[in-house]
Amino acid sequence: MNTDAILTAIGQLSIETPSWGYADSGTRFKVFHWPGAAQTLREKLADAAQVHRVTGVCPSVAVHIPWDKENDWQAVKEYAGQLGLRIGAVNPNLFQEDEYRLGSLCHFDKGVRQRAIEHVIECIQIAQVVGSDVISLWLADGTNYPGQDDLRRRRQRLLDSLQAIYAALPDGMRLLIEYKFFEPAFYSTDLPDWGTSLLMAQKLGAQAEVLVDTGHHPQGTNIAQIVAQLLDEGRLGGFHFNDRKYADDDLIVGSLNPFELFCIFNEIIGASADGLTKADRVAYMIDQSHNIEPKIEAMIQSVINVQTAYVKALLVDRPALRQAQDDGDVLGAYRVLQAAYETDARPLLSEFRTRQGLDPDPIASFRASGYAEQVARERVADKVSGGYPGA
Ligand code: RM4
Ligand code: MN
Ligand code: MN
Repeated sequence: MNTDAILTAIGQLSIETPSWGYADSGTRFKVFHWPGAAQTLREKLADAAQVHRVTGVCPSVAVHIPWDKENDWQAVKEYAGQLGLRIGAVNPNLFQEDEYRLGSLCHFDKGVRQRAIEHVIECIQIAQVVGSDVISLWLADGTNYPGQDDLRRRRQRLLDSLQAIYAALPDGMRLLIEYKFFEPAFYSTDLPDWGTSLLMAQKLGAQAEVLVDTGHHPQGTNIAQIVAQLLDEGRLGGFHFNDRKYADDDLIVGSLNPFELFCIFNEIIGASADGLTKADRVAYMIDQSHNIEPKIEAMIQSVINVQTAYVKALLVDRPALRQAQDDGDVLGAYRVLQAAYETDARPLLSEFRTRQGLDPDPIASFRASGYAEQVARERVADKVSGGYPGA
């Protein structure tokens, strides 16, 4: 790929940021308040607009309902538009109501299941008003003890619930089904892995796809291979980017495993080069909680890290890689990847930003704006206690 083609390709990568990443968050032990952290959806959108202003590639923001509950979604859409943003994925919250103690879409009580279904349908309606075409579904459902519930029955209830939701999806809207191997349930999780999500998606229909949260796998899992399988099945819906060392740590993407991120993009770009058109409509979303670091800067750094991995994957010499593979040249093939991975992506990213009229250093640009100090002065904090935003 020549430089111009790479610069064009960089501009095609949009990265969605999450409203909840701008709010105070923490562990089950403590939430540390960050001065100026956003509390309302409007504040979260204003912060997201800063990320878009300095990076140029983050025009959409995911919302989480009811953390971002609003009465007038048309007004939210207009406000986002004034900031140069749009609302992206709508995330139903199926874990924070008291009645979800033993599950939501898999609950043995039909009434609870029905209310959970209605909540997701409400999110579909919100998506329609704000002009979003993605519903991003993650379930906390599972059991803590063997025998607590009938695992096959739970699976059947899940499928029934998902079918009711799928029937309410308008044309063109996608249902992304996220999985996570454990937490908050510790014995069984109803959507524990990509295979289960894929089976559900295949049973539902073409508008259902799998969402890969990079923090949701057991130690040592080869995520790039999962991505390859989902691409090949035409069911890779999108990502929740974040990084981990132990469990679902929600750390800055690329901070611990930048090579893994590169390998993921290598699969996607390779699939796209092979003509798999669905590879070009994957939703790239960040799902992180910045507990001790400045939230807006951490989001900008995350975007830079994603772009860095992506640029390096664009640099892979694909004909040379294919040749080495066909020759059975194990080391040669690896060295093609290594050559791309070891290339410094920063000059290309600087050039991309300069051509967009942006500062080549987005963090420096954000710092120079004085925005963080301004919101720290202006926004009055509520007391925060524990758990996730909105808890
Ligand atoms: C979950 C999962 C979901 C996110 C919640 C807050 O672990 O990653 O995507 O919405 O956390
Ligand atoms: Mn997630
Ligand atoms: Mn997670």
